[in-house]
Amino acid sequence: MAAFEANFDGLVGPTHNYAGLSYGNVASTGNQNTAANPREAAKQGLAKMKALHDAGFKQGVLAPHERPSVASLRQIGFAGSDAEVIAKAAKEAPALLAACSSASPMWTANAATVSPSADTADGRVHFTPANLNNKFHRSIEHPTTGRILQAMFRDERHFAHHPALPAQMHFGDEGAANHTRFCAEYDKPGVEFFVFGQAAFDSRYPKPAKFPARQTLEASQAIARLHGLKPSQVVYAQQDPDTIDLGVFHNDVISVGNGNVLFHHQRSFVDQDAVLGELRSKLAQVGGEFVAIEVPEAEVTVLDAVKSYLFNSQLLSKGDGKLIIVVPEECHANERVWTYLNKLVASGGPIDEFKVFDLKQSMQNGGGPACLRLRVAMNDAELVAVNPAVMMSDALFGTLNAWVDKHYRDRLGADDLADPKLLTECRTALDELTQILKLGSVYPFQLA
Ligand code: SUG
Repeated sequence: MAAFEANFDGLVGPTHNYAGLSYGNVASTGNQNTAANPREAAKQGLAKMKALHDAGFKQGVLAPHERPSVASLRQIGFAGSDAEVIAKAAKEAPALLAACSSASPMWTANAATVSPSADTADGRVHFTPANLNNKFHRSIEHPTTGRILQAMFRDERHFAHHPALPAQMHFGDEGAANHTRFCAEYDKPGVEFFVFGQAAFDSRYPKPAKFPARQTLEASQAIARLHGLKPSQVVYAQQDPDTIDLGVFHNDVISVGNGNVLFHHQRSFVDQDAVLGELRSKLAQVGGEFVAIEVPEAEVTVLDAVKSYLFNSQLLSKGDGKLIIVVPEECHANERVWTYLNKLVASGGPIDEFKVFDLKQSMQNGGGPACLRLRVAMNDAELVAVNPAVMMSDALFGTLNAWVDKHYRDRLGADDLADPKLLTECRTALDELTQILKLGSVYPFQLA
C-alpha cells in the first residue's frame, strides 16, 4: 500500500487585511494599517499550491471563513440587522470589527493537529481543531474549521474528529504549527513531536518575559490522549522562551521536520540535546534513523529566522530519500540566509533542492509557506476517501483563479472594513465556493 503526505493550503479569504492583531508576531504588528491586496494574496497562495501539485505532491485546498463574523459581533453585544451590527461595531469598537474581519483562517497550520492512522489507537486519522485561544480573532475560527474538516474528511471508517480543547488559556492550542511527525514511512508508526511555549499548571517551567507563549504543555498532552498516541511514540519539548520574546510565536518559525529529518535552529528548544536524543531513540524504536540539521546562531541568527522565515518552510519528500525545501522570497532578501540555503542544498545532506515562492501578502502578517498548509499523512485507502473536490488539479486551479478574479478586491485598508458590502461580497463568494469544493452547509449564513 502506498502512503503520502498531503498538504491542504488555506485559500486566502476576501477580507485579507493588516490589522496588527497578533501581539508577539512582529510582522503582524509592524504592518498594522498598511493596505492589503486580497486578490493578490489569494493568487500567491494558489500559485504555490499549483506549483507543488505540478511537481507531483498531493495538494488540497482548505476553504476560507465568512468574515466579518457577524455572529461573533452579536455575541459581544452588537445588535440589529447585519448591516447595523457592522455599522455599530465600526463606530464604537473598530478594533473588534477588525478582529472579526480577519482572514486568519488562511494559516491552516493552525487549523488543527492531525495524527495519522499508523499512530492512533483506533487506526483512524484523528483531527482536533485548534482553539487558538491566545488571540480573540483566531479563537472564533475553530467551529467553522471543524465543519470544513468534516466536510473534507467525511468517512468515519477512516477519519475521527474531536472538538477543540477547552477555550481557556490553560489549554491554549495552536495546532500543527507546534506539532511535527517523524517516521520512516508515512503509513508506519512514527514519533509525534509536540512543542509548547509554557506549562499552565506547573510553575517549574520557564516562561517568556515579553511576548505570550501561545501553546501549553497541557494542551499538547490532551491532544496526545485524545488521539490515542502511545507515550513511547510521543516527545514533548519546550520552545526556548527567549526566542518567543524575539518573535518566534510558533515553533514552525524556528524548526520544521518531515520523514526522519528535523531542520532547526541552534536555539529552538530548552535542553536541546536531550530533546534531540529522545527523538533519536524513540524514532529508532519504530525503525527510523533520526537526522537533525542544526543551523548555528553564528550563521543565521534567531532574528534572521524571524525576518526571513527560513524555518517556516515546507520540507517535501521526493520519495528518493531526498527533500525539497520550500521557502519564501524573504529568504532571498537576507544575505546570510541565502548563503546558508545554497550551502545546505550543496552539502550532500537530505535537503538537496529549494523552491522559492512570493507569498508577500501573507508574510506581511507573519504567515509563510508552512503557516499556509495543514499536513495529513494518509495511505491509499484514506486518500481515496477524501472529498475529491478539494484536491488541486489543473481544472480546480483555473476555477479558483476565476472565482478570485470575480469576487475579490485588490485593495483593502482599515477604513474599508466598515463597508457593509464586504460581508455580502464574502457571502456571495463563499456560497459559490461551497458548490465548487462540494462542502455542503459549513457556513451558517443565508444569502439575502
Ligand atoms: O496567528 N497572523 C497569524 C499568523 C499565523 C502564522 N502561522 C504559523 N506560524 N503557523 C497569527 O499570528 C495577523 C492578523 C493581523 O494582524 O491582521 C495574524 O493573525
